[in-house]
Amino acid sequence: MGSKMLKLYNFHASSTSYRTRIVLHCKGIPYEYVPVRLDKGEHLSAAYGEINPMRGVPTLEADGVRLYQSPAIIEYLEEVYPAPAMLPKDPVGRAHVRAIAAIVGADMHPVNNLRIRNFVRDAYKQDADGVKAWIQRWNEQGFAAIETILRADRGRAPGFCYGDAPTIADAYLVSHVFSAVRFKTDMGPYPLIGAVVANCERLEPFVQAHPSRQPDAG
Ligand SMILES: N[C@@H](CCC(=O)N[C@@H](CS)C(=O)NCC(=O)O)C(=O)O
Repeated sequence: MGSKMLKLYNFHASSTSYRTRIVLHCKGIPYEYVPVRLDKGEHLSAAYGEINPMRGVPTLEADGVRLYQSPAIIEYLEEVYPAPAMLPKDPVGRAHVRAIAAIVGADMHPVNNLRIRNFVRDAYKQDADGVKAWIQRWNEQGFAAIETILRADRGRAPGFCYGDAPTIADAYLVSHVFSAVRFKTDMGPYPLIGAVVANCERLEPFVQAHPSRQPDAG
């Protein structure tokens, strides 16, 4: 385990930051919160470019080393702070959990990221409704797939994506639903996702990690 306090460069409303905070809180790992105001363009500064070459959040600083990309950061946390485990023990279970994480982290979030939304707005001359329609399109496709996976009920206890305790899949899903709701995605067609989110949001680590509870919120 690292000796120095971890430092998380992040933004309260960013879903990749939120998913990372959920894992930190589920594992009870203390960390210093360093806000990077995406809404003020702070991530585009030369100074932040020195910290994160992709100019995205989060960045985790651990023992003087900077780690990028929330999937890599989350796997690092799972390896260095193994308890409580947020991946199942069996390889098939791990693959199911990682599949849900990848639908969110690789298929849904990247196409709806801030720079992509801005590009859709500027290069294709879309107003707020046009950009919202773009966001909702990719959210709907991803959520439909996850709802189908949850319905297949592979090793799932009610209230979680897999098993009877939070896994990284829940961290990805809960944080992305927060972002989807912000952009008015209709969550009505996905009752199993809704049940997982409602259950997780009652748990203290998820409460602590919630965007509204962060120092740069509001
Ligand atoms: N794949 C990266 C994405 C990081 C990322 O791009 N985060 C978003 C916030 S959710 C961001 O900083 N966007 C800034 C931009 O698009 O300009 C990860 O999972 O860490």
